[in-house]
Amino acid sequence: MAKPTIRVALIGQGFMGRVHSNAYCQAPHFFDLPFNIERKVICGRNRESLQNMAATWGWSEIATDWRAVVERSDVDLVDVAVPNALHATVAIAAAQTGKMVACEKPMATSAEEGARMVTAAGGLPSYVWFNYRRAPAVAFGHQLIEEGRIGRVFHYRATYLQEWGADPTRPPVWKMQRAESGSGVLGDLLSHLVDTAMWLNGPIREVSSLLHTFAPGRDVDDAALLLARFQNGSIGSFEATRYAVGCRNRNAFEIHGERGMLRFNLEDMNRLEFLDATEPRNLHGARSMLINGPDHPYAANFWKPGHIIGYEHTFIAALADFLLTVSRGETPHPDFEDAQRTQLVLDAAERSAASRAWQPVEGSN
Ligand code: SOE
Repeated sequence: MAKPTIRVALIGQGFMGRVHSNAYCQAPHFFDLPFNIERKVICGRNRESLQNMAATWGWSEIATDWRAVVERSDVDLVDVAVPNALHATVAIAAAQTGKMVACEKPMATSAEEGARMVTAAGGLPSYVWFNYRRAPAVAFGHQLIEEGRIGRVFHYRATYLQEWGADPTRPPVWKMQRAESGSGVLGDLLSHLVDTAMWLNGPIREVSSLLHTFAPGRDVDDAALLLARFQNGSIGSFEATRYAVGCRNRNAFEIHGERGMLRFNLEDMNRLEFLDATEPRNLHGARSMLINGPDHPYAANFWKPGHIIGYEHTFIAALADFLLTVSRGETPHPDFEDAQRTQLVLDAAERSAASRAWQPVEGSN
């Protein structure tokens, strides 16, 4: 029987537009998807570069009016990869036409916007591209935690370190303008850390944070530090910055539990470190495992064992998981509701930085 076709409209033509375009091209090559994917239309503001993108990534049409695109009856999935300040407007308009919506992170620029997105998506499939959950090493870490291999968690420590904010010669980009981005590293980088942390270690109850801007006149945070108490009794520390000179894209975490430790660093993303504290003490030492063996997440989908994969594969796997879950009639994760829980942590972080006091995360107890 012929597979049904999902007709995709991608709104956005920047870095994420390219990354998502690649995922739509590649996912059917690596996963046995229940749908055919039709790259129907790519929409953005710059017609010339849209034409190039359409030619490069196989989009059938280009468009410059996103409102007209989300209204189209020949589109099933609207993918929102525009600057953050437009996420809610575009996603809500798309959901109101009954379409499935996928959205880049951070889902929204505020918890209030996020709540409206959750309501608009209602029972429709929705998805947020927190792609790092799909790094095989992170997914395997999740599996080990679920199996109890690190036991009760004490410490969760995460950093997302970039350096490009410290370059004074760089022309201003939308990510550094509050009107378009809503925030600096809080939404851009800390949101990734919080999504991964809550997926691995459960909900966060309260936070204390510091937001700092180094560049004179810049109206977004260049750096964010966060202390957190998790519902499971563990404590966490998070650091996200664009001023970590020497680090280009270092997204890392360490988790210490009573039975062991896990450590991940995107700069070496095919590896996961695991220390099994239940072994005799004279054997203690973290083992550095290449997570592309036959029994690892996504191993069957990509190359043969031992052949490493990269950043783009996290998006390919994210898209495939989304479509496979939807085809089973189940709720994909992270959906808008999951991403709203991250927004609520970011909201508490902003309140904490402003008040210089610990703040509860709304909805947690
Ligand atoms: C910012 O530089 C950025 O591209 C983020 O927006 C992405 O979400 C992150 O994965 C890589 O860095």
